[in-house]
Amino acid sequence: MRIATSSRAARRLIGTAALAIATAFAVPSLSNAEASAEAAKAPGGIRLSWQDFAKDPAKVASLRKAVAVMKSRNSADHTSTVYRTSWEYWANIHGYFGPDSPFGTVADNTQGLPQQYLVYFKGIQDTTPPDQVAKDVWANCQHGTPWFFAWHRLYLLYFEKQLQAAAGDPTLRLPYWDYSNPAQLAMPAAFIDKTYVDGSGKTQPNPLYEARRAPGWLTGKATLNGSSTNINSALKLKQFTAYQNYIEGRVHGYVHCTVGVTCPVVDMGSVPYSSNDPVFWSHHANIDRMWSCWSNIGGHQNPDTDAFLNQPYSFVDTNGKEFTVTVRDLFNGTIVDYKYEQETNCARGAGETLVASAGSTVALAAAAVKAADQPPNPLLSSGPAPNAPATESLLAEPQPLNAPTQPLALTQAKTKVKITMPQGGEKARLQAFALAPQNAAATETHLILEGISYKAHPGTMFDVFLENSKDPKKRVQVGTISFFSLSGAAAAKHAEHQAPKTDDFDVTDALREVAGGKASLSDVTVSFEATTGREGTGEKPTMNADAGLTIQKISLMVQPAQ
Ligand SMILES: [Cu+2]
Repeated sequence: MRIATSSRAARRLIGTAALAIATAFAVPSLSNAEASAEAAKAPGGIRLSWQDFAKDPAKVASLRKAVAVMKSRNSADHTSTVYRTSWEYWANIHGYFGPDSPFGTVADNTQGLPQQYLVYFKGIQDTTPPDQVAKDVWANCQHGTPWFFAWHRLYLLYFEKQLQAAAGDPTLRLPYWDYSNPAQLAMPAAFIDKTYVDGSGKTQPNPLYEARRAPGWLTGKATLNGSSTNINSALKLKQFTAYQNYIEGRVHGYVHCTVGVTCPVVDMGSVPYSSNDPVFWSHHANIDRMWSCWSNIGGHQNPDTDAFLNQPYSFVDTNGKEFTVTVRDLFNGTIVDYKYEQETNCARGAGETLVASAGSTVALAAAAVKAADQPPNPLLSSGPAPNAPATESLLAEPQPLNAPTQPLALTQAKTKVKITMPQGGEKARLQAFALAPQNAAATETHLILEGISYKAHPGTMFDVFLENSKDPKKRVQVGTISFFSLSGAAAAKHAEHQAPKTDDFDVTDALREVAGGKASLSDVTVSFEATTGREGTGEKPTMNADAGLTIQKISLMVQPAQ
């Protein structure tokens, strides 16, 4: 895993930053047990983490049954009400391929794709809404709009009712894939196995299996990257729109493009196909939980404008009857009938950011012991620095550490760019904020990539690293850029899906790690490295060098801590 594991980092994270994180989030400190007890009081029920859901074989059996029953209805007459309760119909509510679809046809979506990806589209056909109800409710998924969280919350809510009806189990709740927890980066085994043994001892095809995922998931070798699924810094964002954009554009898109072989390829990498994969629902339950976590942090406000709240969306009920709700219904206590097992704190503990897929308590304890063995480092001790500048006066607003940059074209699998940081005067004081660990609670440093755009889909993601220009071994991954959107002709028809985007990475700890205790740095290197997103498979990403992928502006901004 590309995560800083030095004892310096360990000491810092377990010490000062842990305190900073605890105070910055200021969440009520409910234990897991208390949170569960609290949730149990809610009418309806609790959406459990997959690891807890799977402890009860009856729950897993109920989910398998529900999915199998819904899939069996795919062959129903497309104008029947039964078809409206089928797996395919509910996937089409998110998106589908066809001449009437806003996402275009299969041909639109495969045009210009490298040959090796066409196999993933094999057997997938264009379809057309069979009636007015389907015209109303299909292909309504919201991406890049104010309703990304809201629409998907409604979608999961009414899909869950379909599951309950199909299983004949009103207690069945969607489990969430808890991948922001570094111990849960592997896909739950129940989604991976081709077959399973049912209650009567018979081997059955596993309804949770999906053959179109990237090969690494089929063998169980792949895991997610622990850095790409860490949302600690996002949870501190105060504005709803900033948080929603971050979650949608980063961890949400990353998981889509990583479970599928790449974006914009089926299965999970393709918007109009993704919800055919059973793991989509556990992925989105976790994304929905991230909204709950953010909402439960004091001072965070969801939008309250009529324009936001009066937005209507239509679905079908378990009898196949169309109905319409508004986003307002999500907030007035009338329809949301579940809580998450853990929805007051989606952040990682300090030690957890150090261990990746291992994630065991043993590893956590070992990291703590290792850190404790080190002699105290005066640079890392708590308390204000002797000449610590007053944050308030210097940093009323974010200020750049770096000199202005030129637009950067990403045409190679690896592109390194040196970011020059002027010395002296005000900049020296800014560097003191950015580089001195004892200021951990006072300022944050952000790497901001503005105007990320492309002409054709890049076909890969990019891990972003900060490196010490003179000692490139000192490097830290700060996140991943992903593109869960359209390609080729489909994209041309829907240009809004590829409007330039901005990605903002909190690099406070990373920059200090890279500086290695130095009080000033004349430059730092940002490295963009193509990735499949998958750890443990040794795959090489395939990049479209003609994508025209560019980043207009790169900034390292120092700002007051959130
Ligand atoms: Cu999604």
